[in-house]
Amino acid sequence: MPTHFEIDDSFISEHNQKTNDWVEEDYEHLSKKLRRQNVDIEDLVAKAQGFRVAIPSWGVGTGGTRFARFPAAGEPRDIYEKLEDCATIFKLVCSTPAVSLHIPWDKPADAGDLREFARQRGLHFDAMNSNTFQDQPGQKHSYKFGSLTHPERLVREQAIAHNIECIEIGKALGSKAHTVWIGDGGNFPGQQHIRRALERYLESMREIYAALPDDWRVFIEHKFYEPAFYSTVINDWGTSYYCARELGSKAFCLVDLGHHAPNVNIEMIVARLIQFGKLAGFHFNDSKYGDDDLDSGSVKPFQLFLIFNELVDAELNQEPYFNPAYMLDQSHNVTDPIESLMMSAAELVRAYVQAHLVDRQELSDAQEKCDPLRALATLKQAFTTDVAPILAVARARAGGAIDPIRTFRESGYRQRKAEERPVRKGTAASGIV
Ligand code: RM4
Ligand code: MN
Ligand code: MN
Repeated sequence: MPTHFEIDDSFISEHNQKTNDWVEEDYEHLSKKLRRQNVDIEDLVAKAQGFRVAIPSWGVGTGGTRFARFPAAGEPRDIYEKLEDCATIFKLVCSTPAVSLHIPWDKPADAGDLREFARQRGLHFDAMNSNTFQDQPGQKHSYKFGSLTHPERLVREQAIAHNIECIEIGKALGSKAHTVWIGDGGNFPGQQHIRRALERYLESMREIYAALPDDWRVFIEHKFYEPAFYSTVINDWGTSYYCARELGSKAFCLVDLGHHAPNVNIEMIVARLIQFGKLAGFHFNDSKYGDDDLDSGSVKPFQLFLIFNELVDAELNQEPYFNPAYMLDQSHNVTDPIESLMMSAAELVRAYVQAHLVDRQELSDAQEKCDPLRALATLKQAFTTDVAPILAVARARAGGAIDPIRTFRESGYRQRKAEERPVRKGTAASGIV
């Protein structure tokens, strides 16, 4: 294989030198400030360094809407090039060592080879994702009217077999979880028998569940609408929770932040799922109206913080079954996907560190003494603390970039990739997510 451009470590450290002085100054200042609150800044750096979020294989390609996609030069053309981009993100931000694959968009021809390619770059594979919301060329039965819940048994069997195939590929890649999101539902009142559709879902999922290795988990991902615009089979966390309970101890509920109606209190859903021992993890993104798949923390950073407040509370309490899998699930339509993913990963670490800054004793006292103002002020104090120096130091000490976006831009990575990756005729990038 011809040599492919990579950002080398020396470039990153030289770049870091330029900003190191002010980072150290800010870090020092923040450490003094936190000391007054009895917080050791080094503990927060360790927390920041321990945070991990997976990159979706489809996220490094340019996204699009159902109207258009505007691909940019140098975007990855296959799963190997996608892994190159994931490795670049990981190198600069240090918190994204895992990749989540969508099948068949990124189905590997040789899973062993792909696993080795990833390993050489310090990457591994997180949850698998099936796709029964589209028809693939040569596919026998259409998913136009559903997949796992389709009235015809043959269609359901095909969808079940696809999910089992994803698990098989995942085994070869070293993955330990499988995420199922289906688009099944109805566009018109009366189109679907609502209860029967859910019964079929469970029947199909039982077969998929039976194919899970002992140390695997299956994640049920709900979404309230789209592509079905009247009724969706797995529409909310209640339905997801019911199904996870029916299926058994390896089934959990995955929360994609964009899959709720506007203004829904997602942090409460998170708290409930934690309490019921069924939280699978997250697809992080942000939204204003629906499943907008915008960059994490770009529209509602306080909501993101409040979600992490629940997660950190559960972490500190060592809640049973609490082992959330984190992934970014975003569509980068107008930005460079690498830049968006790096910024989003940093936003998650920020929210996580800020949530660790919450004075839990103070919050609990305020709650027990019925003092809502003090409770809110306690949360706000953490949320308004600028933890940027902690994030920068955590990255730099791990060999990453103090300023990942600037370092990336100045490396010329995308321009080099535009030369290395001329558009191949007839290869449309997968999906329009
Ligand atoms: C869905 C859902 C799934 C993702 C697809 C592409 O809305 O978020 O997680 O795999 O989009
Ligand atoms: Mn999702
Ligand atoms: Mn989605």
